[in-house]
Order: sequence, then structure tokens, then C-alpha cells
Amino acid sequence: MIVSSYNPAEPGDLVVAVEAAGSDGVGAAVERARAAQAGWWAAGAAVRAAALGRFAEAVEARAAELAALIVREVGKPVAEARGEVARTAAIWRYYAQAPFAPAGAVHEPAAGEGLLLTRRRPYGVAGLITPWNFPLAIPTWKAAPALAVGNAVVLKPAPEAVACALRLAELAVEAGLPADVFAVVPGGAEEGEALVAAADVVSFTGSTAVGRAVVAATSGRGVPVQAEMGGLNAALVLPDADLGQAAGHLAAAIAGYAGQKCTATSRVIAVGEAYEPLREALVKALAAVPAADPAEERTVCGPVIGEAALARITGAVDSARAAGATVLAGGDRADRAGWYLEPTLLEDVPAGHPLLAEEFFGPVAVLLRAADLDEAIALANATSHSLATSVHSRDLDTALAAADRLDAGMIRVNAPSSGVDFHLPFGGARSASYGSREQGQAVLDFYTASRTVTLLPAGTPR
Ligand code: UN1
Repeated sequence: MIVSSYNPAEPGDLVVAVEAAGSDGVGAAVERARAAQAGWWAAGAAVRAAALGRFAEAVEARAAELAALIVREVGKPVAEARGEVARTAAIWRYYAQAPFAPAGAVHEPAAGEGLLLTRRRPYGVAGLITPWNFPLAIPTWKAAPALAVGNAVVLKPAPEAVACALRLAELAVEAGLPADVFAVVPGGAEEGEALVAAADVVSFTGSTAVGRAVVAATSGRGVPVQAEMGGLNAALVLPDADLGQAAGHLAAAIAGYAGQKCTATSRVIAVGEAYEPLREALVKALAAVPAADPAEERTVCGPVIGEAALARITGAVDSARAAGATVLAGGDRADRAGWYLEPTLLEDVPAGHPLLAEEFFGPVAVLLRAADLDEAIALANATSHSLATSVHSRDLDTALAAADRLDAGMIRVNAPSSGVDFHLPFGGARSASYGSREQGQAVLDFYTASRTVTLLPAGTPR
């Protein structure tokens, strides 16, 4: 099988075509990684720290080229693509410190003499399965901590972003990582399944359906797994909010990268008298970010990833329209080649419509009305996959009360729902995530097993 990726802004532009690894190829890559892991771990903290630091430098040295590749392969607007490259370098640099982080704790025995201590140890080979929408940052925020604590990694990227992943593998060589410690296996479902069947620890980001299958297969083998899946995110706008600022943040969260982030906003809940002025401000703010060429400096909303994605999103908008919804902004394909949809806002979408229940991964949001904060929170919590919720209010008490009662993994006050800090834990509520959080320091525990060591003085009677 051939894995190929095409430019979503120019569908005839083939970015790369490579042979898929096949399940045998994945098995062989895992075996080679397992053999290389022993030396990577034995080399020690300073060697791993230096290699990860050089990875950051390699990314920075190629920043312009990498941003252009992100634009071309996955249609991310160039300003955001540059931001992703900078974030990627920052993540490598951040985890370059992790080999020196405390590896455990020392405890007194419950009784008698001796010393108790915990120590973490790498599992071996981390199997990473990643989506196309953050083609450098997501593989990095999985690989960097896994490598820092002494694992080798085998990465199975989404076919749509295979060129970016292969470029990362080249940078690993440039950074001087030992051969086979960072391997990329191109492919689709077959390769993903083979990786899940062979790795010693698995981290997945992607759709809910595939994530559930990965969790079932991995935990069935008794192997640790974390999965980041879909998000259906709400924004709560209170009447006392700075509505101009809120509308700008919402437009970015709805239309930025054509809404193709698990942190994008798809439901805007206006409380009480915020509804009418917010509707007006938001329609204006969305008109200011029309669908446009991702290579252009000012573009916020580029194309969606492909033809099937565009058909799925426009189909949902059309069905909402047929069910009585009003399209306040966008709603139609942009008048240009490529898979573009104008940023779209709807109101009066009937309860239970798929736009209110499923993640469509497009520049589309539904405006909802809530009588008060209680109703807004109930609406926001009415989904099973809440990842990131934003709250817009000038009143800190209201914002904190909302943050307390919202069932979401990330709560952002007076900020877009999208955008994450790589040094803090990242993940969602209920079915949005499975297992422990990604990113930050906590993920170092995910990629290691803890050992408890008991030391008694020689000759101690039992
Ligand atoms: C962001 O909002 O900057 O797949 C990051 C995703 C998320 C990452 C979002 N895991 O869209």
C-alpha cells in the first residue's frame, strides 16, 4: 500500500507518496527500537538531555522550511504553522530538562531500620499514534517525554501528515539521537493495530471511535494506554463580558485553522441579554476571517483537510438548515479551488441535531441561548466529550464559579477554547480522554513504571 498526502489548498499537489510499513514492518521497527532502547537508557541523563536539546535546535534551524511544509501538507495558515514550529522547539527544550527531574522519593520505613524509595524505569518502546492537525507538535509532546525518561519511540502518524512525521525522523538523526530510538512507520489502520499489539506503552490522539479501539486492544494486553479523543466544546458568554474581545476570541476558536482542533469552539452559549449584541459582534468577527489561502500571512481560516471532510461538514450544515436553523454567517463553500468552507454560525438549531452532539472538525458553530448561568452550565455539560470550555465575563467570582461547575478538562477564562500550555497537563472530561493526562511533568509517570525499593541494613533480623 502507498501512503500519500495531498495539499488541501491545491488538491492536485501531491506532497509525498511512500510505501506503508505493513504490519511486518511495524513489528520489525518495534524490535529494532527495543534493541536500541537499552543503550539509550544506559547512556544516562546527560546524554538524553543533550540530544533533546539538539532536537530543539534542529527544529529552530529549519523553522521556515517546517512551517512551509505544515502549510502545504495540512493546510494550516502560515502564522499558526510558525507558532506550531516554535511550540515544537519549546517542547523539546522543556523535556530536555526532564532526564534530571527527580525519579522518585525516599521514605522512612513504617517500623524499624532501613530505607524505602521509589524509582521510575522506562517501559521500553512507546507506540505513538497521532493525528494530522498538529503534525509536529502532537508527535513531539508524546515523543519528547517518552524519550526523556529512557524509552524508544515508534510513531505511526496520520497518512495526511506523513511528510511532517518523516521530516521529524530526519531531524532526530540530525540531532544525533541513536539509530532506531525514534522511528516513524507510515501507514493506516493495519500499521496502527500492529503498533498497538507490540508496543510497551501506547499514547493515542485522534477520533473517539479509533481511540476506544486502541484503549480496548492495549489494555487487553495489560499495557498502559492514554487516549485523547474528540471534543465538543462550549463557550459561555455572560452579559458583563467585554463582548468585542469575546467575539474576537470566539472567531479565532471557531474559524482558526478551519476549526480543526479538538479544542475548537462549536457551541456558543450566550447568557440572557448577551445574546443579541454577541450575535451581531460575532457575525462581524467571523466576516473578518474569511476562508483564504493558508500561505497568506493574514489568513486565519484555511481549507479543511479533504473532500470527504468538506462533504461531511456541509452536509451537517444543510441538514440543520432543512430542520429550521438560520445561517447567520457563512454556510457555503468558498468560491475557490480547494476544500474551503466560509466560517459558519447558525442559530435555532433543533435540540438533538448532530451539530450539537458530534464533533465535525470544521469552521462551524451553533449559537445557543441560556436564561442564566445555571442553564448555560447545564447546556455546556450536556455533552459526553467536553475537552476545553471558555468562559467570558468581567466578574472573577462568576468565572471561578463556572470553572468549578463545568465538566471539562480545560477551562479558559477570557481566552479562546483552543490553545494549550505545553507545560501543564492536557486532557478532557469523560469520554474526551482516557488514562492519565498528557504534557507537563505528570506525563513522565505515564511513560515509566514505578518501583518501590526496600533497603535493610545487612544482618537485620526479620
Ligand atoms: C491547541 O488547541 O493548541 O488534537 C492544541 C488536538 C489537540 C491539540 C489542541 N490535541 O486538536
